[in-house]
Amino acid sequence: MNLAVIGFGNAGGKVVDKLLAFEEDTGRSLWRFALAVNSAEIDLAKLDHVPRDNRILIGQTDQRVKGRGAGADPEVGADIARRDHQEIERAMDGVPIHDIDGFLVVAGLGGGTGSGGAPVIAETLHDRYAEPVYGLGILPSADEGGRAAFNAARSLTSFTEATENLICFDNDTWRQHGDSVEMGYERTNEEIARRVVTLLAAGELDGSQISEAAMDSSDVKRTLATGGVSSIAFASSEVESRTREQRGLINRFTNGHEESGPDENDLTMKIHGLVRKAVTSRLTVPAEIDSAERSLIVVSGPPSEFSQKGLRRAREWLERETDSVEVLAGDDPREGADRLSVAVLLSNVTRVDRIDALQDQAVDAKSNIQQQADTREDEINDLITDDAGELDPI
Ligand SMILES: Nc1nc2c(ncn2[C@@H]2O[C@H](COP(=O)(O)OP(=O)(O)OP(=O)(O)O)[C@@H](O)[C@H]2O)c(=O)[nH]1
Ligand SMILES: [Mg+2]
Repeated sequence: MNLAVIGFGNAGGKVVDKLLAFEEDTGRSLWRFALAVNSAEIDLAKLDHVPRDNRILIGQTDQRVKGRGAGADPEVGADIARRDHQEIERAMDGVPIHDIDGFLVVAGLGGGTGSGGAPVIAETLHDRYAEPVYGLGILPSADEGGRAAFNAARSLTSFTEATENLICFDNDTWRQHGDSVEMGYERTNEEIARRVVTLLAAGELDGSQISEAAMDSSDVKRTLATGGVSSIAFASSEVESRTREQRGLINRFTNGHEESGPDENDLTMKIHGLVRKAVTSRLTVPAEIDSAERSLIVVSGPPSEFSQKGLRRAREWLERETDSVEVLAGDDPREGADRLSVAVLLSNVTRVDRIDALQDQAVDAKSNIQQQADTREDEINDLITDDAGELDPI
């Protein structure tokens, strides 16, 4: 499909940058427009792929921000997104609205600007345009502490409500010990881009002449139209440089078979195997897959690697695994690609332990924050009033 993408806050901008980089590296063209919005000037300046004119600094007149960020306060993030909405909307005038299938709003939910601002902008887009608005929300890892969990749990509610579908990525699941924070983010942002681009680029071209089962962007839209939270599964394998024709010949010589039968079997097993591998590997956010309402399998790579039989088997397998008949499957032909990749969208998953854990952490944090505020007030009172209570304030 074709989308306009908007990154909010630091993580939002960095991830959009990676989405554009991965698109470029793999010769795709799904992003018809890209915008980064932030309250910290320095973060906007670091982006490589988002065009300079499409980087919007908000909250400049706000005393709490002054070009340096919302200080992990989502209320501030939401305030400045509302106050500076005209500036954002003016930038959105550049969206080629007739060429897009929808919007994607991206943010890390543990801070201030993205956490508070992304749901606000999603709602604005929803009110202003007829196209669907999707979200990509990054959940903080548990060791970022109570404040980040509190911000994320609150943002998750409003972001889910403001979007047709919120694809989640969980930093806790993807963090690797030994990484520096920045190195870790660099790596995870690439993992996000690979999954999101492989999935959403399906149906960007009309591949119906090349592959019988070419996916249409309306299939992707339909699967995303559930509301709620989604997770993406992914797996890929290298494509052997020998072409299928060559392999067909070799098979004929070595086994004496007349047709390329064994080759077809290999491809069937390869596709089916990749789909199973994807779904049983680490998801963007771990979820019980049988809680998904709908699913979509995208097989992307050179058409010589496709197998209709493999795709059908994989779909039947996923129907059993997810206990649902709402499974769509299709190809995304990419002539010349050096990998065969599978992305599976598990849409509207309702059993997601990480989100439950985040909410528990947030509830604890909320009472801690309140308690600390109360204690602080008592301590200040203690400090500034004399013990005997003999002094009157002026
Ligand atoms: N995957 C990933 N997560 C990130 C990255 N940077 C930050 N995060 C996550 O996103 C959350 C929000 O961080 P930022 O995006 O820096 O915050 P912000 O939206 O700019 O908000 P303020 O700085 O408070 O104004 C953090 O709690 C992290 O969990 C990144 O590059 N990749
Ligand atoms: Mg920031």
